[in-house]
Amino acid sequence: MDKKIVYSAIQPSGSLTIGNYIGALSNFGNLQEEYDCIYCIADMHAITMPQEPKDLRKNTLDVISLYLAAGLDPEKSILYIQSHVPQHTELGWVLNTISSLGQLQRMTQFKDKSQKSKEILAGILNYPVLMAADILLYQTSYVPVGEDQRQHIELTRDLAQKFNSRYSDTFTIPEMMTPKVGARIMSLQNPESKMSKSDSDVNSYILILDSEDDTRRKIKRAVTDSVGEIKYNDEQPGLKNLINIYSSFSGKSTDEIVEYYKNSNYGIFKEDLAEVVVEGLRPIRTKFKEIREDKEYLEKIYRDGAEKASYLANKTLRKVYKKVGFIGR
Ligand code: AQP
Repeated sequence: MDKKIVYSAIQPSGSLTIGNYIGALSNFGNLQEEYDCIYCIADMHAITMPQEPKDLRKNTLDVISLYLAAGLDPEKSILYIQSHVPQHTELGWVLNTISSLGQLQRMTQFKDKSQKSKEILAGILNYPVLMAADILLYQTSYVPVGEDQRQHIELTRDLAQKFNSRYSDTFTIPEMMTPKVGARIMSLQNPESKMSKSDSDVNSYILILDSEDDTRRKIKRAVTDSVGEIKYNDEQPGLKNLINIYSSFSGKSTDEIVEYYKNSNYGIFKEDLAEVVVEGLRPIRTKFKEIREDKEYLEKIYRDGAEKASYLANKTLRKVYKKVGFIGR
C-alpha cells in the first residue's frame, strides 16, 4: 500500500439509514481514487447491543452489498468483516491495558447507550477501545465518519500517542474526515437526537432500503414547526435537518435551497425533498438487489478482503507484541 490509508467501518446493527449514507457511505467511493481504502463491517461492535443472530447475519451481508452498491470497488478497496480478522480483539486487549476508565465513562455514546439498557454491559464501555484498535491496526491517516464519532477519534489519537510515547513510534496518528453538510443527520421525529438505525420509532429514520412510498410517507410526517417560513436556523431544527438532507442529496447549498423555497410552504418543500431523496437513492437501491442475490460473489469479496486485511493487521500487531515484551512464537 503506497498511498495514505483511509479506514472506516459501519456496524450491521440494523438496516442502514440515510444518516449512515450521508455521513459515511456516500463519501467512501470517491476516496478510493486518492487513498488506499479499508472498509470494515463491524459485527463485533454490533454485538455490544443485543442482536438477533439471524438478523445480524442478514444485516452483515446487506451492509457489504450496500458498500458495493454505493460504489466501492473491491479491486481498489479492502472490504472485510471484522470478526474474520482476530487481530482487532488482540490489539483491543493491549489498548485496554492503557485506557483510562474515567475517559471511557465520559464518552457520550456510552452514556446514551447505557441509559437505554437495563444492565450496563462492559462491551459498551470498551467499544471505543476496540474502535481504536480497528483504526490503528492499519496505520490509518484518515477516518471518514459522521460528527457523532468525534470523541471516539479523539480517544483513538490519545491511545496512539500514549502507546507511542511509552514504547516508541508504532502507530500513525489518525485524523477525522467529516462531510461539510450532513455530518450529523437528525431524527425526523425528534430533531434534538441523531438519526439512528436502532431507534425504536421507524418514522424517525429513512432506511437506504426503504420503499419509495415509505420514504415519501416518512418525509411527509417529519416534524417541523409552526413558524411556517422556510429558513435555515437553529430555532427551526426539524426544518434545518430536512434542508441538510436536501443539500446532501442534491449537491445544492443550503442558501440556494432557502432562496428557491422562500415563498413556498412546508408541504411543497417536503414533496420536492421526497423526490430528491427517492431519485438519489434509486441507483443504489437497484444495484443492491442485484448484488445481494449473488451469494458466491459476496463470499469471494469478504474472504479476499479478510486475507488482505489480516496481512496488514498482523504487521502492526507483531510490532506491538514485541514492544510490550511478549515472546514471539
Ligand atoms: N445521523 C447520522 N448523521 C451522520 N452520520 C451518521 N453516522 C451514523 N449516524 C449518523 C455515521 O455512520 C457511520 C456508521 O455508524 P455505525 O453504524 O458504526 O454506528 P453509529 O454511529 O452508532 O450509527 P447508528 O445508525 O446510530 O447505529 P446504532 O443505532 O446501532 O448505534 C459512522 O461514520 C457514523 O458517524
